[in-house]
Amino acid sequence: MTDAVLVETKGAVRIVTLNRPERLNALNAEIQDGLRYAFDDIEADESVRAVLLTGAGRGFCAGADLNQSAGITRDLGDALEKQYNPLVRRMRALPKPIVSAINGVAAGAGVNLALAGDIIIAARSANFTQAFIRIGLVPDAGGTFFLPRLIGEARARGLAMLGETISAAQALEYGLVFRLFDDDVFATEALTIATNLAAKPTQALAAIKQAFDASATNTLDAQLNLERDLQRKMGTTPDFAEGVKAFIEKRPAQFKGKAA
Ligand code: T3D
Repeated sequence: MTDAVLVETKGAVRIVTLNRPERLNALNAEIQDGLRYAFDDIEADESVRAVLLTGAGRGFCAGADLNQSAGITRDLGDALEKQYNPLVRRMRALPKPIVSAINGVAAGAGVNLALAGDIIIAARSANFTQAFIRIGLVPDAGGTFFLPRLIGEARARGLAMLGETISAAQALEYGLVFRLFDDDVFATEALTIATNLAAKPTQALAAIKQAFDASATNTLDAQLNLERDLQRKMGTTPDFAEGVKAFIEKRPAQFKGKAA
């Protein structure tokens, strides 16, 4: 275990906090290990129904820890292959929703890891930079995939090539984030969203993740078929039965998130 990533459980929400505030939570081997342990546990623990990913201190994450590359030549592809790419893949494939709560500055892979989450929210004081070009790199951790899809090619190319910093308000206008909250209520609002998700039909949330991910490359025909298959599966879940029953009985549904 490591202190570089803090893990806390609130009800059915697992809060994962990047915790190297003195380095704006820059990603080193310790943080990568901590994230791996955290997601191992989240995957294995049925009682966890939503994840809240955030950062300690004034930053969310300043991307890769550049001290690791100071004065030496490293195989950066190896770092991506062994650390970043598996993390992005497992975040996308996780059958539970992830709220990325960007509490402050986010740079490089720090931004793109957040974008691998499902609902991206930010504090009003947060800012964002695809810092890679400033040090001669290409956006990684899924940035070249997520950015054009979220904000369009023109803005994605502009941000990636110019490496400019944008404010949280600009990020909202671009469609990079879903919602902003004032700094003083940010942590509470982030937890409220995650708690709300944790009470929803988890199987359906997982299916939504799967469908949106597939839509990035599917034809309309393939996507219609996928929706049919997913809906067929959802129709057999106890949460669907409960949702309909609760509607008929005019009461709030009590979803359990189970497949059967
Ligand atoms: O290497 C690989 O594994 C390959 C993968 C690469 C993926 C990437 O993410 S590449 C992009 C890496 N990130 C960056 O290039 C961003 C570097 N940081 C900055 O440009 C600035 O720190 C920020 C714009 C993010 C914030 O600026 P500011 O003025 O608010 O804070 P600061 O004073 O620059 O930073 C505070 C401290 O954090 C400072 O340490 P000090 O001087 O107080 O001892 C700074 O050096 C440290 N810090 C910030 N970012 C990093 C970092 N230390 C190591 N690595 C960092 N990325």
